[in-house]
Amino acid sequence: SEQYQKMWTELGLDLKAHDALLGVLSEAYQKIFMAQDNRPQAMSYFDFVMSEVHGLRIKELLDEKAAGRKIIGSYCVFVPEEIALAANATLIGLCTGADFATEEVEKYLPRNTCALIKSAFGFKLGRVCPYLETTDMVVGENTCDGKKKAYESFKEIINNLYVMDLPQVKSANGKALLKAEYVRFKEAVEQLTGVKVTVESLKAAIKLVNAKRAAMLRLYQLRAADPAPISGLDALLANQVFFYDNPERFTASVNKICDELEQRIKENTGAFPAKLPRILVSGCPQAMPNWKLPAIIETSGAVIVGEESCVGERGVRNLVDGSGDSVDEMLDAIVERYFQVDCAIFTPNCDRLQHIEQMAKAYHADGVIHYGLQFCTPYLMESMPVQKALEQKNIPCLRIETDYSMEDMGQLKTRVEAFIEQL
Ligand code: BJ8
Repeated sequence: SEQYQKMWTELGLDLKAHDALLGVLSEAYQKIFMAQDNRPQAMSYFDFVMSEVHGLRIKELLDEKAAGRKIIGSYCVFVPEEIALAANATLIGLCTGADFATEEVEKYLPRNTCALIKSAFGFKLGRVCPYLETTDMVVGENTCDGKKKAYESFKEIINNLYVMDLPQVKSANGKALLKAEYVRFKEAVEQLTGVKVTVESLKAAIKLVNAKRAAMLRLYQLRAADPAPISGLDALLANQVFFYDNPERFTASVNKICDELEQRIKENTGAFPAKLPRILVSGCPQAMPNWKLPAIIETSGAVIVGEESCVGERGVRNLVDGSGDSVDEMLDAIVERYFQVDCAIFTPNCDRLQHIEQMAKAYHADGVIHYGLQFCTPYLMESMPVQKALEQKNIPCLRIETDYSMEDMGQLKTRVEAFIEQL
């Protein structure tokens, strides 16, 4: 609409490139999502969200800004939304799921950088992401070497970058570092907004984020049913929208889907027929609009029943204990919750393997597909012991290494089909 064109121009977007991006996005959405059979009716909320992906939500964020709130962007599930909310800021998980402006990007990053990092640069350099352009602060984090070093160059093209340090070992020292960094982040947000975190505001923020996570966890658990009540693609979409939607509305919408799925389970109906091979996807985050692998799997005669990923259960499991009486006590509870995130940047990272096995069992998966982005050392390295351990327990595992291009679609489909056939 004309109103949005004006908004995008004011945000400094490259309108022509942005139109092209929205065109590709909407075509992919039609082809991948709308073509599915037996979708839950309540998914219509997410169809609406996607049709307004750079429209209504951006307008809402700009309205929030006009009312004095600040917008913070992040690239990692270690950035605590509770603290941002408690200091009168909205946290947006920025999408990094598509290639953009590759030639420009490779002036800053070597070709052998993972697609997720390149995507973050591409959206900025191509001036096509209105979310990024609404932010008052962007948080980077010292996670993998790729991100850690990339943020040094990112500073050259973005003027509001804040970098959070993160531990690499799950030790007492590691936990103390996380606490110190969360306290420093709290102070930085307070300075940005001019609003102090209080016992009441932090308690309310914890409650809000817990409710959002609990709704997603409820959705995951319902996928244990056979027939699967919802496709992996639709569940992934909900998880991608989790990162930027209005929290209250998102929670209500996901709970509405869950009500419908419970009804489906009672009636023994699903998104797919019963007894279809069931796949657990594990590995790198699948950021919006990265739908490549799940689209291949679910058009190859299988259904995805879980994601062991930061855009999935790894990012959502465990709630924060909000019962503390002081800000510091609640900050400790926040640290306690986030410190359990089993990202592959940690060494050793034994919890992750346990979680993969646990999820495979809980969701009755027949096989695991390990999703590794090309050049992602942490997850590609971990995929080998993961495969070995799973196969020892007679859980078949296929290791995929790919990027965001469509060039390997045919080859991937052949490998995925062969894997599914032997399940
Ligand atoms: S907590 S997984 S969101 S860091 S794919 S950029 S690891 S080279 S994304 Fe992540 Fe936080 Fe960990 Fe989760 Fe590096 Fe690998 Fe690229 Fe990655």
